[in-house]
Amino acid sequence: ASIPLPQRETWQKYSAQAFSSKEEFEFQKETVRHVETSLARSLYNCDELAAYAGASLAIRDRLVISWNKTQQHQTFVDQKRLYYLSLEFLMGRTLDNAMLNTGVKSIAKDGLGELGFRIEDVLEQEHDAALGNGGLGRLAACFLDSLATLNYPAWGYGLRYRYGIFKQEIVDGYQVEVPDYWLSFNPWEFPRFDITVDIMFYGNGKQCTSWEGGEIVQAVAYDVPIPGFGTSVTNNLRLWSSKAASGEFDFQKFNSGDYESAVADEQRAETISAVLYPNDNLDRGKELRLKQQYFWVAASLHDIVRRFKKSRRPWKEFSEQVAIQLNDTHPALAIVELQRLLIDTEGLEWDEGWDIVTQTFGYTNHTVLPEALEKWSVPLFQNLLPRHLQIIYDINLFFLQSVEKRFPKAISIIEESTPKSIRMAFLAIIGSHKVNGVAELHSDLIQTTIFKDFVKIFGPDKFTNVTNGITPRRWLHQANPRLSELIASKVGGLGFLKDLTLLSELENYVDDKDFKREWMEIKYANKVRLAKHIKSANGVTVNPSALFDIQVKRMHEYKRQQLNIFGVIHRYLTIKAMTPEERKKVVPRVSIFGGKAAPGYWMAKTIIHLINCVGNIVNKDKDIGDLLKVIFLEDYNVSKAEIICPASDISEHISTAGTEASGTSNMKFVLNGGLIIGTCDGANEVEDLRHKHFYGKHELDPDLRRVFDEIEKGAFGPPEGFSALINSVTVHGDYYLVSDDFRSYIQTHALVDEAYKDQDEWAAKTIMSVARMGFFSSDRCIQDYAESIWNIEPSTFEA
Ligand code: F58
Repeated sequence: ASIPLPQRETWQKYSAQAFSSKEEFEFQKETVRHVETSLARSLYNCDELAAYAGASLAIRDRLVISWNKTQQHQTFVDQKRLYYLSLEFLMGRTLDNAMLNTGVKSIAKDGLGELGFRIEDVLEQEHDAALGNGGLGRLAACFLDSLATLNYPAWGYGLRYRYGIFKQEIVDGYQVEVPDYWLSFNPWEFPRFDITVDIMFYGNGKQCTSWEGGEIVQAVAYDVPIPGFGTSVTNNLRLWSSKAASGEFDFQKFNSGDYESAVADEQRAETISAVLYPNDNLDRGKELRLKQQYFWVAASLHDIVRRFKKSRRPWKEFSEQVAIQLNDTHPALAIVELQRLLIDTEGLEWDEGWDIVTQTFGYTNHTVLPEALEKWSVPLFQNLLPRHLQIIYDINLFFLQSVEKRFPKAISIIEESTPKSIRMAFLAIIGSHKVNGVAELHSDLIQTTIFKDFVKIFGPDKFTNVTNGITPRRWLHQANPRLSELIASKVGGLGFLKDLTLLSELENYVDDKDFKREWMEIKYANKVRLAKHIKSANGVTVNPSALFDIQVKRMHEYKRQQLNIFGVIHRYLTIKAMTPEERKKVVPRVSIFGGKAAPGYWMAKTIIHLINCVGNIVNKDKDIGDLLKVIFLEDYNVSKAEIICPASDISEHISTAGTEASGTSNMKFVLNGGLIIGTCDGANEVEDLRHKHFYGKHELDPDLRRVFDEIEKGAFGPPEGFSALINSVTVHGDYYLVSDDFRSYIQTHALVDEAYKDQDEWAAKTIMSVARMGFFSSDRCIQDYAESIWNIEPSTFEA
């Protein structure tokens, strides 16, 4: 539907693209215009929310121009593109990031000031886009930022959930979940009602032919612009929303008065993209989840294939034009769907199709926890996706045949359980050309444990490591602008935000008195900011000079927040037993926790409750005063992380050895001048220790025993609620090795206290740590993927 040639000149004369990027950005004029025309408000009823909306629309206009140009350019040059398939994109807020990436923040700040608003208050109006659970979803968001910043032609594909991760409220110390309806005003998405795909479920699969007679749901595209930092490249994130297929909303029923059932059909279709599953590192195998996965994968592949076909290239060039990365196994069905399209719809031979498929996909593994590895029950799968099941059986058969002679006991995609189940990780490995873990240790671990047979079969080259990273734009420049400025003043300007290895220059300043003073002043100011938040959210006054000890992440037994709170109780008991003289030597501490528990995860919820109960007692204890405060921050999310990460002295990364694949908040804390304590991972003795809990002599550390005694005496409230937590350590085998690590954990904190007393040395340690963070940029990580897995090249254009 393009404009005819003779009229194009006129068109181009008026195109916003022709002048906007070069013209001075008239932020105020544009903001006021949007408030008055897009929102139909005036200076008499413009509140902070309206100012947010007006400013966003003004910034958005600029973004859209670069976005359109980028998409036109990428279509024109038609080079290989990356498609990142992720069920989660934990984006957080957009306005601040958009202003920083497009370089208009200071204009906007001054402009809003003159219009009567503080930019901080305006930014606070935005709802977080929380379409993810934790690390995996946030990693996808950091990757989008890096892909655009590095000028790679890349699209994200995900689901447009109506409800993101729930909001967490703490009521009487317990977690309560509240739905997160985030779409009431979202200027950052563009519905594309003309881009729809019909997706089929159920029906009959006919061997070697096709799939018929199923129920149809429609996928509608919603596009989100992703601006790069300091470049005009603005990539696209496409999120699919489900609705009843046109004609499916049954007018027959509607007219005959069966209105309710007609509406019910429509709602059933909309349910598919209604809500994000709130489990972190747990797979529950629910049918609706499988529906979500297929709906999203099928719509995305249809879109990718349609785009490829426009270029009229032969199929054998598909993998030269298209790289698809599977963020965990959630999109592993894409392997089956592409093979189905190639053989059933496009008429290719099996082998021809399968070569294309395996050359196209890469698979990233994020966990070794058995309870998080996806499996689908065969009967459930058979009912929903009959044709796909046949194809999986064929993939499996050909795979097993090909390795039979060399590996008689080769592993099958189908697990012989009752009922049988499909191991999605095996499917993902067999259907991809590269498989990667997310940290050195983790990648080694998967190659020697859960996937070791596949390493033997395919050889070691198929398996690789790509260490995770974070975007320094959001996690330093945006979250900690003063530190970013200070660093820039020493490393030759803001260039380090695009080449984080330049941070190594800071090593030259570890002995610079003035620099260190400013460095520590900034940390103090960030702690004051967090203290204010704590005061208003929790009503507790904390001393910003105390050591801030932070553990924020999803609540999970393997992450061991319980070890932390037991340590806090031990500290409390120790201080209580001290003389006033002894207390004078104690380093004051604020222990800060935050994180959501999956709604059905009782043990995780119990840990939250214990933390709150301990806080209740300790924070009111006159003997303790400033020496110890215990805070649980409600509703930890991306925008709160931006306040929390810059304010830590110490953060905790204390999962059981061998359980946390990588972690990424560790990087955020260090980049902001915090130190971290963490498990000495790579330990092989974990299984031995577990064995000893049952069969060997394993006595509980007396200090941990004392902690349990206090809890059981009711020192922190009725103890019944905590017995399951204590029993998990004392009677049920202590699977997460809390008792084994308790002593060394306490000792480590004693070292922390000692170290903190020497503030000068502390400053030097934190500066040195920041100087060595260059490697952990998601830019480095994306470059690794681009070169070793995707084989894609950057591409820019005249702005
Ligand atoms: C996380 N996984 C890892 N999964 O736990 C963490 O170590 C790693 O740094 C991060 O990925 C990025 O690689 C994670 O967040 C989930 O939340 C899944 C959500 C869907 C259900 C299964 C777990």
